Amino acid sequence: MSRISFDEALKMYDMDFFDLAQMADEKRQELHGKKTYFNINRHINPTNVCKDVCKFCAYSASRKNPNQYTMTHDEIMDIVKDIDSRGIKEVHIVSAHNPNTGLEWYLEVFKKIKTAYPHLHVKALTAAEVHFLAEEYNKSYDEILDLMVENGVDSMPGGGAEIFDEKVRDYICKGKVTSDQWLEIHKKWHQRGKKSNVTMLFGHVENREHRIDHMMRIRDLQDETGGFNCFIPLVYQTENNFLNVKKDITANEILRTMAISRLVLDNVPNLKAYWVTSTVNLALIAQEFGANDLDGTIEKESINSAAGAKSANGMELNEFVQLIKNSGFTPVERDSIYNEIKVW
Ligand code: V47
Repeated sequence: MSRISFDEALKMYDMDFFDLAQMADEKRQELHGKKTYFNINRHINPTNVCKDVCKFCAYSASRKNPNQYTMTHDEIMDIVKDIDSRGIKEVHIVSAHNPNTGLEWYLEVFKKIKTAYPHLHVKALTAAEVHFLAEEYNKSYDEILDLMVENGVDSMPGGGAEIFDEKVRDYICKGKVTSDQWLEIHKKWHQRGKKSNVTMLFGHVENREHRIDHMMRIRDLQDETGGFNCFIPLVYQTENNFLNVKKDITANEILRTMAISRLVLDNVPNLKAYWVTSTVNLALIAQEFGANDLDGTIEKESINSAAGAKSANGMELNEFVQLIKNSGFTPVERDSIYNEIKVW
């Protein structure tokens, strides 16, 4: 099939629901067959003190969430010790933009983790955090990225991309990393031979054109670098934030968006249905709309659960595996960069 244009992608929203699902499923089957990937991971969110104000965010400390916290390195290392003893293979570390901790607090903890647990994969620092650290400590992106590599960060998560359209971005998260800067940071990361993910926050004030535009910008960068492992559409959670969108996006629109992204992003190998924001039930159905990855067990999650997602305590491994099997797919445990570890 030839490359899908902006207009063609937009028209796909009006296709018959099941025809669209079938097209996305054919692409999924061509790439991954019936395999659904997941990993055994743990999210750590070390501070919720944030210099920026994103209207959609319920996690950062604010009027709506007055309980500030910042973990010490010892507290973080206690968590890592515990998860390592239980065989967890990835730590996904994302913080708010805390101007009070110093640069070392952000970076040295990765070295501590890598030194004590060299086999653990450290996925850490969104491009929004990289931008914040560069500005706050008067460094270039290159300097921050080099420090990340030196301190043992293995890959970058896809957070902070939100919606690339500048007008929407200005409305929902003015002052944070811009779209061009977000893409530049990932480009530089990829040029270091490293991999990352990319998200899209949808279901708030954006429209379908904005989503397609977002996908097109990702596809263009991926053509240049090939560094994105995975696209992750994040469904906006409505509670405890300042965006004040009351109407939930429909399951129909979520699944269509997933399917279209599978088809448009022909150069990004994996599509993640992040059960935390889509609900587990919809994530399982999304497997038939192009999704081949369900993230992982997560254990503890603070960012999306603060906004209403039912993810605060993660998911139990056996239940997770059984749900994938019962929906007709093959659960395949993967590592953080998509090497297969075990077919369950
Ligand atoms: O960047 C914040 C989003 C992201 C809300 O790379 C919200 O593997 C929904 O990026 N409703 C952080 N979403 C999470 C993230 C992520 C998650 C899982 C895997 C990976 C990966 C990355 O959460 C933020 C922001 O876009 N977010 N508030 C909200 N109200």
